[in-house]
Parts: sequence; C-alpha cells; structure tokens
Amino acid sequence: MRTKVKELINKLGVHISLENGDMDIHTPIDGRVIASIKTTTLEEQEKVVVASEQAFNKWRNIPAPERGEVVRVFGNILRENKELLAELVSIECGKIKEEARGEVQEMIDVCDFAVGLSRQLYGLTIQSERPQHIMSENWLPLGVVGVISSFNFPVAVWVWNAALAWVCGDCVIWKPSEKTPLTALASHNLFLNALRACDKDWEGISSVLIGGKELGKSLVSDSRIRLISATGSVPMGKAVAPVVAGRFGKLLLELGGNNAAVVTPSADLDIALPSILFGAIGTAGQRCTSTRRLFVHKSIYEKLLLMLKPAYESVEKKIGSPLNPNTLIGPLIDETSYMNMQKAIATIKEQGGEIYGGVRVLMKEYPDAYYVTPALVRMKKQTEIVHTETFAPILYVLPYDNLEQAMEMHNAVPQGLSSTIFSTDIREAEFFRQRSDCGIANVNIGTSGAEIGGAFGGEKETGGGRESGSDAWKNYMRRQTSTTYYGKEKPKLAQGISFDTE
Ligand code: UN1
Repeated sequence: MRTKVKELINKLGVHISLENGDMDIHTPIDGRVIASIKTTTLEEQEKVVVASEQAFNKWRNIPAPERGEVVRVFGNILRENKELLAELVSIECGKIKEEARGEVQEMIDVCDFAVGLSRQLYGLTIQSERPQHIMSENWLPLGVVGVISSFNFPVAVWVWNAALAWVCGDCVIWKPSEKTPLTALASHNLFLNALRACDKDWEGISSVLIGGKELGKSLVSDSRIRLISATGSVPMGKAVAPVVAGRFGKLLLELGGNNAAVVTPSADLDIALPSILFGAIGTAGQRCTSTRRLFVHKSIYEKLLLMLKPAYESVEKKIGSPLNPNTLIGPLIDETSYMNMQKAIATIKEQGGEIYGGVRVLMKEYPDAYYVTPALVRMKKQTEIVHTETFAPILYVLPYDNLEQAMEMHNAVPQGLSSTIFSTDIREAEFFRQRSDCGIANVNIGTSGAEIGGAFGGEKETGGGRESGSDAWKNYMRRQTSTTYYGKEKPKLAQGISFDTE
C-alpha cells in the first residue's frame, strides 16, 4: 500500500518525503502506516498567516469573475484527476471508491457553482426614507479564512468552503484532520496548479497546515483569521466556539448529527428501503448525515424490519477493502472508533435494545483493521443512548403511534442536522417539514447525500452553520450598508430629526 500511495501522491504532483516524518499516517484498510510526514510547526504556521494576509491584499483587488476563472480551471483539473484523487481518498479515509468518486464530484460541483457565483455576489438597493438618498448593501471580501475539516469528508468540505471563499476574495488556511493529510496535500496542490495556470501563483491564497490539535487551537485563537469554519464533533465545536466568539471572529460550525427517517403507513416501502440502507450503512455510518434513527408506524414496524433484516444480512457479504468494486461497507476509521461503537453496543443492550450485527469482521489479511457488520437495533423507546451520536453504522428502529408523537421523539435529541419522511400523503409530508427542527428536511429520499446547491448545515448542537450552496457565500464576505446623498440642498436627517445649528 505504501508504494501505491507514493505513486498516487507523485501522480497528483506532490513531491514531499513520505518517510521519516514526525507524524505517521495509517490507512484504515489494513491499519498499517502508509506514510510518515513532517508536520507544520507553530513558527511555520505564523509565516503562513502572514503570507495569507499579504496575499489577501492582492487577491481582494482581482475582479471576482477573474477569481472565478481560477476556480473554473481548478474544477477542470479535478475532473482530470478524479480517479487518482478518489483512490487516495479511499485509501486514506476508508470510504468505498464509488463514494470517494462522489466526494471528488462534490468538489467539482461546488467549483462550478462558485464560478457562477463569482458573477452573482449581489447586494441590494434599499429605498431611503429621505429625498435624493439611495441606500445599498455591498458585499466585500472578508480576509483570511480558516477551514478545519474532518476525516470522513477529507476533501469535499474544504472545497465547499474554499471555492466560495476564493471567489469572494478571501485567502484560505486549511487544517485538515490529522488522519487525512495526504488527500489534503494532493487537493491543495491541484489548486496551486490552477493558480499557476492562471498566472496567479501567489503564496498565501491557499495554504495547508499539517498536524494535530495545537495547530487548530492556534488558528482558532488568531484574530487575523476572520472566519473559522469547523467541521467535526460537538465537543470540538464547544471548544472552538467560545474562543472565536471571545475575539469577535465569525464562526461557521458543522457538528454532529443524529439524523432520523420517519416511515408512515402511506410510505412506498420500495422507495424507502434503498434510501434507508444508503443512509444507515453508506460510508460505514461515518457521515454526519448518516441515518441513525428510524421511526416506523407500529402498523408497518414488523413488515419493515422483515425487509431490513435480509438487506442487512446480504450486505455482510459486501464488507471489505473499499478499493474492491464489489464492496459496499469499508472499515471504520480506527480502533478508537471501533471501541466507541462497542461501548455503544453494550449500552444499547443495557437499555433494552435487541441488536442484529454490530460485530467485528476480522479480515485474515488485515488483522489491524476494524471492519464491522452494520448494527440494526430494535428499540422500544428512545433511551439515552439513542440521543447520542455514535459515529458508526448503528440504526435504531423505533415504533410510533401517531405522527405527532413521532415528531416529538424526532426532535427530542440535541442534534439537528438532517431528517426525512417516507410518505405518499402530502399532509403528512408537509406536517413533517413544518415540525422537523433540522437544517435539512427531505421527503422520500434519505438523510445523507445532499446536493451542493442547497445550504448545508443544521440547528441546535449541529452548530447552526450553513455552507456550500444557496446564499452560504455570505459567510465569506462582510456586509456593508451604504447611504449616498446626491441632492444639492442641506441633507435631511433620518427619523425626521431636526438639528439646526444656525
Ligand atoms: C459530512 O458528513 O460531514 O450530505 C458531510 C452528505 C454529503 C456531505 C456530508 N453531501 O451526506
């Protein structure tokens, strides 16, 4: 695998030493070390911040459509390198190749979206209450933006942020997960190629910090970083938020999800089943949008379980290396993740859950890797463990009596990212959309696999951030309200105030 990684990294144009560094990188495929790279020191980080601020002063003056051109070229470079990058993503974070391709496609889609945006960073004109006054809202580049991303979407989430930030005129410093620095270096290098191709090879428009928490901490507390966009766990968000708020920085948080699907008696179960399966076991349950809770009306509870059980049984044959095209479930990221899952399984048993699956699959050829069968849990009540997000493939199936009660249970958890209802009744579907307290509320599709065109993010402990599509670009700019008087007489004051000094 080491040789394969070396070859991929070289083909993607990264020429760094993969030996004798101070940080070992493992692949979850076999648990072994695939590279040992050098981390960024705090002194080097300081230089990066200074270079970014300097680059910002140049980059902000480039017309937005010209900045968009760089992102357009980047999108094309990603198209050309899709297979290579997807393979590296698959090796480094363990998601199956098909989903890794999807992740690179998300990068490409967001680039296309950002190119269009680069000509649409519109402000408003506002009617003034005073004669011959005109009010407008201008959107201006924000400055240096820090992006902290997680292992499970090691490259797409960066581009959701960075592509928008770049067209908005910002410079981006990226601190990827310490579990996935190679894909970060490779993706960043592809962006540098785009800058070069556009004769804008200025240091500091895009930078990557390689290392652990201390780099993230220093980034978060640095008041030169105007926006921190952080994706990860709720505890991480709780640590980051007060620090950024304390220095009046802007914050965009994408934290945990505990996403649910509601299945009503009117649901078309053949439509529901594949979406539930992809949501619950896709990416081995390691998406923030993974389906973790399933509320099924009591009249179809047993029927749906009878459909789910054989589906769970049959995917057990498709657990294995994510590089194998027949695999549907790759490994968990590491031993800690496996231990957390096992802890959750023990608690589920204590709290009355009946579990199918959820056990380790020992691969003879990969004794140091953590593959598991997905867990299907029959649960009578939404106990405490169901309120917790376990980042693994565990699906709690709970019965409900009426939709009102289902929505109460649905909203009873602290997280609020994604939700869905399976129903063919427009009244049920609309009731669900009105009641769901999540940032995403779907009808007849799964909780995961959102398109980039919508604003992505959630409420409550999910952190309230919105990134990617819609008007998420506004996070990366500062808003300025401007009033101009174009008359010749003494200007009137607002609110009818008279202030005569003569
Ligand atoms: C994440 O898991 O952090 O909606 C992001 C989805 C993907 C993004 C997930 N488009 O599942």
